[in-house]
Amino acid sequence: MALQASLLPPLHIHKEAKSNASIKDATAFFGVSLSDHLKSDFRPLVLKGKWDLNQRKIANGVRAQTTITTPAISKAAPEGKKTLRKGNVIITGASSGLGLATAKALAETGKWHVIMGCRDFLKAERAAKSVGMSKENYTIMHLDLASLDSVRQFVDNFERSGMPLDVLVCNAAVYLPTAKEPTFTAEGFELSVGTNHLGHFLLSRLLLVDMKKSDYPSKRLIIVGSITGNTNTLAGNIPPKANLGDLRGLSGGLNGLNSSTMIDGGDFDGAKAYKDSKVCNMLTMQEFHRRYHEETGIAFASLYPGCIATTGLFREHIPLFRLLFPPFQKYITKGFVSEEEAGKRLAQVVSDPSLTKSGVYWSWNKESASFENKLSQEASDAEKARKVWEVSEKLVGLA
Ligand code: NDP
Ligand code: PMR
Repeated sequence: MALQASLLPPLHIHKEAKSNASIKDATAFFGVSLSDHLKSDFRPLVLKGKWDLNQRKIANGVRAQTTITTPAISKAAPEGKKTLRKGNVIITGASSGLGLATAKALAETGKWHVIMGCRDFLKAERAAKSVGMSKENYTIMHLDLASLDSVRQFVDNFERSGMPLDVLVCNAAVYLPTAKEPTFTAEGFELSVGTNHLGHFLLSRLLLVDMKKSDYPSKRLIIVGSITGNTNTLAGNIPPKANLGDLRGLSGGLNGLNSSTMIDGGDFDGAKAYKDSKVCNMLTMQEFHRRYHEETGIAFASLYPGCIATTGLFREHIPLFRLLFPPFQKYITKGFVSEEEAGKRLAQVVSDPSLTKSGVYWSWNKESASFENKLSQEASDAEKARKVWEVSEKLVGLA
């Protein structure tokens, strides 16, 4: 729509890093066969009784809190022009890693109020303090993406707060590469796809209504993707590769009872489930763009922020992996990026006036310049995107 830009500067298109000899050596060292040696030290991420109890306590606390922390309208726009008030951005999973670094980067501009959608309220509060975010720049609201009830409760709490919604960042994720057996969300979906894709799918569909109402000049809905879901890259070709197949497992509800726990109907594989969930994230962004960009003017985007090898995402991996992965990415693939740098990248997608194009998968080159990247064939398949959308709608109770 009108806000999207013929005014934008042209962006340069580069390709993602390609293979080299040292990468081949490393493959032999710790790559492809590594998963055969993984220990099954998986612990469930969702402790239901505890979460439910916490959720009730927190939901009450949140109502009280959100009524007092609604951000003030700033009287003078610092750089003149259109921005009359602070932007409000919801970031899911802002209690660590990329989400926290992005929250910090945005909060310290003084132009954003960050709503941190987190499953562990105290962890989020400590995290915000630890990076020096000041109280008036953020609100924490409880959100457990592994429970659709919690997602609905979060949306309800947010709407009761009276804050307008200008940008939504779907960032939270779990990665369970060592799990021998699947675990499940509250509704019985395999946990990785249930959390990373279905929880965010419901959240973004519900919050679209709120975003439509916002008068903010540049509204954006961002879903974090990844290189490892894109099989047109070296990283995306490390087994197990993402593949959604004909969606038979997703259509069956991923519950392991009357259907497979994997989208393509295959045997459970935690690493593949994560990569599949990232493909769903990137397809969802494009389907949003096709369905809603013209009508709403919202810019829909996804991104690969770089390999942030130090984050909590790898917490379930074996200790040897966690030790070797950062130096491997730093010195061999050279794909490493610090949490701080990655946070600045995602903050750019939230607020940079030159990144308003919709339907784009952003990446960065070695000089940290952003470019529009190409998605793999599967991650850009419009027919698959439509099917994932329609099946997901049924699973989360929207159709
Ligand atoms: P982290 O583990 O540091 O952050 C993930 C966040 O998601 C945490 O805040 C976590 O909460 C939250 N989360 C997990 N499960 C739930 C849930 N059920 N409900 C609500 N929140 C939840 O990992 P990263 O920062 O690395 O990951 C952030 C995003 O970046 C992900 O989408 C990931 O796919 C993507 N990404 C990461 C890359 C990397 O190299 N690290 C590369 C490419 C993409 P808690 O703190 O409570 O655990
Ligand atoms: Mg990968 C340019 C090469 C490159 C990049 C950018 C990544 C990113 N990786 C690359 C190459 C390789 N990786 C090679 C050659 C190997 C074999 C040694 C390799 C292995 C590897 C493993 C075992 N890489 C991994 C894992 C994981 O468990 C991570 C994963 O797949 O998480 C889903 C991972 C990653 N590599 C990346 C990135 C960004 C990840 C992590 C996270 C993600 O996609 O969100």
